[in-house]
Amino acid sequence: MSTAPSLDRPSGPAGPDGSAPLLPHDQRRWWALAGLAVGLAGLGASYLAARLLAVDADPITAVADGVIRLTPGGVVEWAIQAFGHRDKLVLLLGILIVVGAVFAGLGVLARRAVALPLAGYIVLAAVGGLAILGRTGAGALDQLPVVVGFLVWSVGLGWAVEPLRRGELAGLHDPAVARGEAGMTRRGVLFRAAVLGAAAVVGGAVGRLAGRGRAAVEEARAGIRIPGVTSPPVPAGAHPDVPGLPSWQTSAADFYQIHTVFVPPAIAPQDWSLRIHGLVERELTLTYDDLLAREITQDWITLNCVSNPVGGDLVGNAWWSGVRLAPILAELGISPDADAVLQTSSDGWTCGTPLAALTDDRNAMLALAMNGEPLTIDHGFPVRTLVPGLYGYVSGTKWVVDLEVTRFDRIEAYWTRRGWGELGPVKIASRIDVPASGDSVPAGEVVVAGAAWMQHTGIRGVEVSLDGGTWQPAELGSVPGVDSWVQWSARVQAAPGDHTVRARAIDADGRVQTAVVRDVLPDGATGLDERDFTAT
Ligand SMILES: Nc1nc2c(c(=O)[nH]1)N[C@H]1C(S)=C(S)[C@@H](COP(=O)(O)O)O[C@H]1N2
Ligand SMILES: [Mo]
Repeated sequence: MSTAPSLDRPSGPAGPDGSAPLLPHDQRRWWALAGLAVGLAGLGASYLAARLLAVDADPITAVADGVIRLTPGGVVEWAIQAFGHRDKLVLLLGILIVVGAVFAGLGVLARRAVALPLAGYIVLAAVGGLAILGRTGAGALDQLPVVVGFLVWSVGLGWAVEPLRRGELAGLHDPAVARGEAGMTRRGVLFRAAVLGAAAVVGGAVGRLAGRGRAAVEEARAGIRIPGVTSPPVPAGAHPDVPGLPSWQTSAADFYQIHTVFVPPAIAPQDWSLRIHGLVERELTLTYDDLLAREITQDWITLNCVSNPVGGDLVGNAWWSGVRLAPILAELGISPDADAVLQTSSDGWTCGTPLAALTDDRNAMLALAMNGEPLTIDHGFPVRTLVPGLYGYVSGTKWVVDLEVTRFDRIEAYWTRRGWGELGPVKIASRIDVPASGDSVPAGEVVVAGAAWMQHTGIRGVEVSLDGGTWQPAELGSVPGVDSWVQWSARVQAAPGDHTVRARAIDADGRVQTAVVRDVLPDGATGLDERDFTAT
């Protein structure tokens, strides 16, 4: 009969003489610790490799992006609303927690047989590899960080658990040795886990420093001056002097951000080009310098997101400068069959834009600057598109690299594939900023103020109603044109008690904002914004 030691009993191995288990059940936690430390060291090494190689994304980031891509659009929208711009951080932490638990579990499995965690590492590496493969333009080099991580895992695990294995084997033969070994084993594995943990931290820190891609692009960005780009002051009278009312012009830092990638692409201007092709007589590739050589158009334009709920803040107003698309498209000779332009970002995100909105008289542009400064990386540097009157998801491609003139019946874009509307015209909207929800104000005359927008049409009026009473006109701030929002203010008489104030806008064509409540999906929310407040 074989006396080969069996290590897989939950209570730990018994001695050859059948005595009580020599190593306590909680020995498991040391295996888990070793597994976790090795796992993190592998991630750190992989991250460092990715940053040193300056590949587009490290495996964890690629997985995070993959998760976003595979998540139903509704859930993504919900996450953006629930966590705001911290949505990516929440996702990253979630992935790290799951992966950390898997690492610890693989450490415990190593106690039974090394082949088990190896199989786990192969699965993890495959997930990372596939996620990287799914990115546009990924090559063999991009997979190297996955290989590095896998090597650290498979070699590191044996090293990390070696003291534990030695301890268990020794204990099998001699209970006295086992008791002595247990302490040494623990110290041994703690030391090795600490070494691996330190390696993970160093890998992460050095990787961050080494990831100079973004820093270099930031530097290039800081040195750019775009001839013809100005930075005018806010038009006189645009901003009603009401405490608590957001500024009329939104700074780049305060401007909402929506993108589906974890790390925005950092593209140096000299590495950027835009290909325009498809149903055109001749195609064209534009460089950044080509754009600088063209005439600059500039205007105050309000951009908003289709997933902005009524009263929400996924909307901003800025001074945008860029090159108009209409003349460029005209030069290329558009086929009469075309009705859409499929835009692609360097990150692989796509949107389909109605061709008419790019060729009519509006200021549809390849934007280079926001508020007089080159675009920030987060808002699309070096070049993004911007089309007044359309929601961002069908028109405002950040880091745009490709425009294909085509037909809607031939294309599907990132969000339309997920059930969002194809054309994406903005809807008339108004928002109450003052009073804030739940505010307490002195009874009597109460100031109500906010913003309203209907880009490319313009706003004729805004009305407010207290507690369902008659609609009374608000006073509008001045506007430079039809593409920017208008800020407004009104005074209502409020007796002591609880009140609700509502607002509605009327566009330049006389259309009144509807009170019918519709969800943001599929083509933008409707309904009237309201605020509850108390007069005392
Ligand atoms: N590359 C890329 N461009 C994108 C998006 C994106 O996810 N990726 N989101 C779009 C959406 S839904 C909106 S509302 C606007 C927001 O632009 P901002 O982040 O500069 O405010 O960008 C659009 N352009
Ligand atoms: Mo959006």
